[in-house]
Amino acid sequence: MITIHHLGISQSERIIWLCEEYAIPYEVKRYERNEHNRLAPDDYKALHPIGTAPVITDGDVTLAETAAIFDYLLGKYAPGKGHLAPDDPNFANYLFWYHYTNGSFTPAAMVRMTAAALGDALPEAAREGLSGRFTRGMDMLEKQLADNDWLAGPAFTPADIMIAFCFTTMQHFVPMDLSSFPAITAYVERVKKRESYQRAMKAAEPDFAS
Ligand SMILES: N[C@@H](CCC(=O)N[C@@H](CS)C(=O)NCC(=O)O)C(=O)O
Repeated sequence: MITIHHLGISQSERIIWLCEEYAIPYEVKRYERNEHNRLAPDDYKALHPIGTAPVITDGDVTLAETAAIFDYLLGKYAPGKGHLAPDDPNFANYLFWYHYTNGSFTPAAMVRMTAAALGDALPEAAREGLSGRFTRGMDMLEKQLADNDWLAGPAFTPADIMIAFCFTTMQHFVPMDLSSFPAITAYVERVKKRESYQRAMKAAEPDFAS
């Protein structure tokens, strides 16, 4: 049985959602964040040298990094599902959006959070540079989602499971004002209606209001 080591209120909810979406059996072992610094507790950090969530175990395999876990689980337990095939006309577009979240957008969002926390201690010019990537990303996502129901096009894909966290659970750390992003706002509503997402959030965060 695959064990998803779920750090409370974290990106590891994406692995639970992936398993729900593609009918991969799993069990969840939950860990709470340290109260004093909101980081993963020592027993979570002991799972894998990377020290971040998500981590899964599957027999002798212990694996970290969201995209590596996605590729492992889909390849091994849901072959032919999820990732678009190379002969799909949307293949290159899909690869871009699948990798964009973790490769560029989430790091930019985290840099922006850090810049916000530094406040006046950060020179204006540095703040502009640090938040520029995030701002461009939001504009690009708004345009993409105004033209498409799902991130990589008309069909729901794992790229959606990657990005949605940034607009849902990540808001528990630093709220994001989405009022000038109507397409992203409508997208978040579509995500929240998806049954696999609802099942995953019940398993990941049973205390969240639905
Ligand atoms: N690129 C990594 C990022 C992992 C990451 O930053 N995880 C956060 C959870 S939202 C974490 O473990 N935070 C707690 C900590 O650093 O102790 C992935 O996608 O797996």
